[in-house]
Amino acid sequence: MQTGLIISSYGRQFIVEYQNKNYQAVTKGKKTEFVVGDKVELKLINDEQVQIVQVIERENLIYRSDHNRSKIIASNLDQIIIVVAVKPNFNLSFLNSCLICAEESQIEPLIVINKMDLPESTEFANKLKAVFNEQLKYQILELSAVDNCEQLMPYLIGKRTLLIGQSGMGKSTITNQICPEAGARTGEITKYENSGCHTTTNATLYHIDGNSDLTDCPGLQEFGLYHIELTQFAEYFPEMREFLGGCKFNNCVHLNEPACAVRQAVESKIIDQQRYEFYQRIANNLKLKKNY
Ligand SMILES: Nc1nc2c(ncn2[C@@H]2O[C@H](COP(=O)(O)OP(=O)(O)OP(=O)(O)O)[C@@H](O)[C@H]2O)c(=O)[nH]1
Ligand SMILES: [Mg+2]
Ligand SMILES: [Zn+2]
Repeated sequence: MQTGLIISSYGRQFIVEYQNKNYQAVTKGKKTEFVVGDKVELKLINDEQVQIVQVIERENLIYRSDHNRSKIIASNLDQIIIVVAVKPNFNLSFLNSCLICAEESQIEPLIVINKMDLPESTEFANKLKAVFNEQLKYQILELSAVDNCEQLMPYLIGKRTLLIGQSGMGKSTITNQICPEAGARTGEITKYENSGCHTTTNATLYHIDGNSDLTDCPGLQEFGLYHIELTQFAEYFPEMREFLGGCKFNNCVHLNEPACAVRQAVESKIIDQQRYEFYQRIANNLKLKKNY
């Protein structure tokens, strides 16, 4: 059996790496979705093309979804790096959603606070660290991709890592520093002020060494969690876990129920208010979906 690795996707087109050479993939027959990180069984067609026969079972798969569609992002990951920065337009909900995604798929997250060379980054980083590192115990690395990106290297060795984040946070800049041959296009910061434009348009996996790689993907503005089950949602909040058995009702979803241990922890400021507000907003949406 010949097996290759999907290293890039362009719309419905894929590039497959097979024996150190890249091929354009042809997919035949039933409409199957593939994604960067997939190991695939293939047949060689010629010097430039392979046919994908099928996907080898994935160890994990991350995707986002809203009420009418879902989009797969990457598979077979060891780590998700969530890249945030004070500029151009940091969105706290986006960070929270990425963390939920990592918790749900049981892939270790690392939060990289990029652009630490900007003076306004210090206060921004301190606020994030107080909640996400000191309270929630997520790993955080402060970085300036343009000055000291090599600090990131120890976190990448031996792992398959995905960079995710809003547009303009510096994912491609990091990719180019770590894998200089990547030549990923990066955007001018001014362009992000008219939001909605992305510099990177397709996900691509780059090798760091024989068993470490890094996937750069297009910036996202939203990270929909519509696929999450409401009854499991609270478990993806590390700060809520210890309270989950303590509610009056054992099917409590921690919104309006009486004697809810999670809400009591919010009132006594043990659980961060903004994190709970994020929980409430998403949980109310998930509730509509299921008509609980
Ligand atoms: N000051 C500063 N600017 C940075 C840093 N890292 C990236 N930038 C700038 O931020 C802008 C956006 O960087 P990109 O790497 O294109 O961002 P991206 O996350 O790949 O954006 P999309 O591809 O649209 O998702 C560029 O102008 C970079 O030069 C940094 O550490 N410090
Ligand atoms: Mg980019
Ligand atoms: Zn409760």
